[in-house]
Amino acid sequence: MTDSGDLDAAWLPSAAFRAVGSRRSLVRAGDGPPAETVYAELADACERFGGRVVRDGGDGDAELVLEPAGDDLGDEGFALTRRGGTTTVTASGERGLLYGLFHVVRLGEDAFRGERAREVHRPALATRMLDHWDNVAVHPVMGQVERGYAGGSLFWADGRARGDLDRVRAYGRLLAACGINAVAVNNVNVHETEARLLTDRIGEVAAIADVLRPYGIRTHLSVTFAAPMVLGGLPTADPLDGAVRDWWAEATGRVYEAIGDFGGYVVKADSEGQPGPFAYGRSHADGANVLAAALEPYGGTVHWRAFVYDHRQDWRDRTTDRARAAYDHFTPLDGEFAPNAVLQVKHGPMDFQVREPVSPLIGAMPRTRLAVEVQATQEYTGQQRHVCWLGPMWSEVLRFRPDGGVSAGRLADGLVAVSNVGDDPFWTGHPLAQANLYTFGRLAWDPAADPHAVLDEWIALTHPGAPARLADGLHAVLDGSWSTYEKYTAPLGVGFMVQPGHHYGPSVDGYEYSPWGTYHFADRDGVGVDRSAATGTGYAAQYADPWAKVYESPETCPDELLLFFHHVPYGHVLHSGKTVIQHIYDTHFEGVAEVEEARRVWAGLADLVDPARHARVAERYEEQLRSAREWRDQINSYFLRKSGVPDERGRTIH
Ligand code: GCW
Repeated sequence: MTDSGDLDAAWLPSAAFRAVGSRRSLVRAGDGPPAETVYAELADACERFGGRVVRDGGDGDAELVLEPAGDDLGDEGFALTRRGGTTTVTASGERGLLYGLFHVVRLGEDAFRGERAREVHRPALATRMLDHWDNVAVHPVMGQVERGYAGGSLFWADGRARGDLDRVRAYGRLLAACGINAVAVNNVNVHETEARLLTDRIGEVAAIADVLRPYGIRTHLSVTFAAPMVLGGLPTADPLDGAVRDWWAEATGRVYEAIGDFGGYVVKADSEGQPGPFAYGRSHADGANVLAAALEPYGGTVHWRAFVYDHRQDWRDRTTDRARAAYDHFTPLDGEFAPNAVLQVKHGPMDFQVREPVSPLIGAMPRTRLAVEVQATQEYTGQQRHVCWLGPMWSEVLRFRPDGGVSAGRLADGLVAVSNVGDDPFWTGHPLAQANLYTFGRLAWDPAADPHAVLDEWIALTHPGAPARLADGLHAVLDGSWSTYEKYTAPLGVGFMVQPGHHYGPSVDGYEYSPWGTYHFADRDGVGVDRSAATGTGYAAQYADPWAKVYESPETCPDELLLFFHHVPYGHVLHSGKTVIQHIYDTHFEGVAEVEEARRVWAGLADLVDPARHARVAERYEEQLRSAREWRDQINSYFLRKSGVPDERGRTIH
């Protein structure tokens, strides 16, 4: 629903503020940027809904009080109580007050009913971050936003930071309302123009940081490891070279002159052609630590990505397994990274496929700070033309226990998502993809949360006061959409099978004879990658027990990951009781039927949804259905032709 001008209000339409906006509120807080925001939000809501907000002063009849507390709730935590007709939010830090206010907004009228014993809310993960793969200058191959499916960049236009940052402000507000506190504003593949954001163009980054700060968000920058050479004119970027160390220290000092609360750097090094420490015979800990040392005096952090693998592999070489790469490169370095270096690990060992096991690196480096990276931008999950709500997938990752336990142990220090937002009027291209962004923020705050309950929140906030039919319809089209997508694409965890380059749509052998290390090895007898220790690449042994044992044998390996870990005959019987080949046929027919059903459900919601939003989704369902049929027919035909095994149910396969 458009709410202010032509900006889609996403999960903060003004009606979501009705409960707080119609109350008498009192804000006692400092005058830092987040406290100002709390006051301004309430003032704005009261103006719309007839309430009143005062600052400080002794207003005895306030129904909502937000105030600082001495207790140690941390920087971002808050406590909520309701007694004698007053709802009180207390926080030790100003950001806590901001999160507390948005919590009250989420509760709506419930926040003002009955009594409430003191509840304490604290984020489980300190860093809840979005990485934007945005280029300043439009890249000839990757466009402005690499793997972006929501238009151009929010931050950059016409070769520079946007002059009008209203949308960035609105974005910051949306992010604060779901708990995100860090944003990296440029692509991890750092091209020539973008490299300069670190030095002579830092003012543009500072302008963005100024707009995000009131929402409790720290700004981070992706930098090139070769910066001392490309920007500083040094002959080397060797991390152990004194001049290189000095260059980073000085450049970083200037960054902090421009942005006092700068969050730090994000680095993709020795990965897909980006420069890195290997060129100097140095380790990735050496590389990360030189940047960490430069950031340390100012409280900044370097996010060092673990996505390091050989992208020029010979497909004939069966000894190299890309899935092993991150673990093999990084586990020997455990304990060597500086305390303000965070190793940023993709959630799976390959690359954001619809189904992967959790990376064995997670849990294997107890003396290293770790952040888990997920992909909200739907590179491999339908590119925001398909509905694919990733909450359940992320929740599975976050609940995974490397030792097989069920304790709420700490998987990581931070959660990072590659953002799915651009300058599209609906923010995410597909309006329903907004649910991914919201769910990401809330799961980063509380990884143990039930993703379906988070989806409920998103639905209620986005459509305040909507009838149950709308909520039911949205659940019907979103709840199972990840599973639906999985059904009509690459089967049983084998991954890829996408069109090379842009990665949209099926191409079963698209990457089979390529240098990228992503193979399925289908032949006339069977399919899948043998990653067992006994007969395969040994990848399964990178896990601790019990997972190493579970994955090692096709008998115990979960069905959905079978072809990731094993090469099996088409007649292999799954735990489900079906053969692999029949599973492939059945799921592909089912997946398409599920898209047809979702499209029908969506059509039936036309009277309950803003017409422009409804039309955008309806149009995308047409494409999703076309594409799902294409996937079904290519995958089924390919495996029928390879295996010669007919479909038990005699359906049309080409
Ligand atoms: O998934 C791959 C993408 C690249 C991306 C890379 C990465 C930014 O296809 O576009 O580069 O991963 O994560 O670094």
